[in-house]
Amino acid sequence: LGVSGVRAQEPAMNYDESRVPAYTLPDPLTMSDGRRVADAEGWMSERRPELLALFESQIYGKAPGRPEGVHFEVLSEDRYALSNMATRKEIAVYFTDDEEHFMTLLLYVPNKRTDAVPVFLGLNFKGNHTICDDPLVTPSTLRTEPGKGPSEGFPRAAAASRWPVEMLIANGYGLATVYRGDIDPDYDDGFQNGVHPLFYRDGQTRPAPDEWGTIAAWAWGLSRAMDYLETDEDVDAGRVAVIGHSRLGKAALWAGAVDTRFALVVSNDSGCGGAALARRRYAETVARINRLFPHWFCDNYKRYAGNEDALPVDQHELIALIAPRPVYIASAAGDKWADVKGEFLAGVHATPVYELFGSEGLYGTELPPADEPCMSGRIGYHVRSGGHDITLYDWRQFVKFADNYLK
Ligand code: GTR
Repeated sequence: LGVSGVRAQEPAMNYDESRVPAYTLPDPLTMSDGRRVADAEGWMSERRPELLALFESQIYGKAPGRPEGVHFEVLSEDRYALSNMATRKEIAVYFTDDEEHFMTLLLYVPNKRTDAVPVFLGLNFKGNHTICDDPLVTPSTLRTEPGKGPSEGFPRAAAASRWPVEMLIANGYGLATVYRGDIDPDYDDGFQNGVHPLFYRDGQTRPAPDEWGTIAAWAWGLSRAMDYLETDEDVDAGRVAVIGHSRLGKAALWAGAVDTRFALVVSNDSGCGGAALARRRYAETVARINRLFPHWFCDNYKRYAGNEDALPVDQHELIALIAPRPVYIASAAGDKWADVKGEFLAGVHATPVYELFGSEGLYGTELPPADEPCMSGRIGYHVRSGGHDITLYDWRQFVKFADNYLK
């Protein structure tokens, strides 16, 4: 579908809970051929691969695996970062042999450690130098749409409120981050300037309808960051949590679904195409997201614009793909655009899969009160008061939840 075709099918935005249409969610425990999944083994060997392939071909697009040429170079290391509390490293993750294409991973690990540490890994929106007030972080090269970003790039520490590095370090966690633009700039350029062209077959000029969009590319980048973390002695690669806010929360969920090396997954305000159920058509819809961000998903996803009931999956099954690994879904009360209740219900409806593994998930039919996190099961949830953002409050809950599994 072209842009005008998508727009023609786009219904008015709904913010009224009473106007959420009746819908039937696909059952995560029923195979496409009607067979029931009986146990964890059947989930892992049959249903999980089936669902993963559907999400891949219909929503995010298939990504290549790890290219042979991937290799790493520690560009800098400083044991006296953050008032001597942390060691900072900057690592080039080269995507190919030729070292022309790479992303820069910024990593902090606590100096007070007796062993390899658990790490939170997440992409950042504005550049590695924006996550905290550390004067020695190499500024990322801004890669926004020509004419759209600030000409000087974003100032140092511009996003510091979203990255409580000192709090994580004090709690024994490392933090690793990459600028999203290093992997694929976030605008529609026909997939010419990110990682996609590195994988085009002869004569190919853009991804096929079932091949990766930008969100899958970001998720792929998170896996390449994990490739590095597996080699770093200061990091316990068995205890890496992948995290993201908003569009980068969509990427974190997809990375966690695809790549089982991630021990824990955190989605913050990920909304449509993230944790929120598509069939609720509440606020942002499949039609709208594909019109505004035609590069995020694979082209096949556009077929479900205004046609959500035809989707062979819904987002509760994305959460279920993470099972039995712990996942935390965070919403914000004022973030109606992300469909708070749809995010909560995705966790609730993923729960039967967690139960197959003998774990608890998330329960209820109504949203829990604001600022009262649910952490009794392996699907954590909270709705924070306030708007679309990731705050110190959110991170404190993620740390508390992670302490149950990664400590
Ligand atoms: C919005 C988009 C959301 C969410 C958000 C963000 O414009 O509609 O799906 O991803 O951007 O990333 O902040």
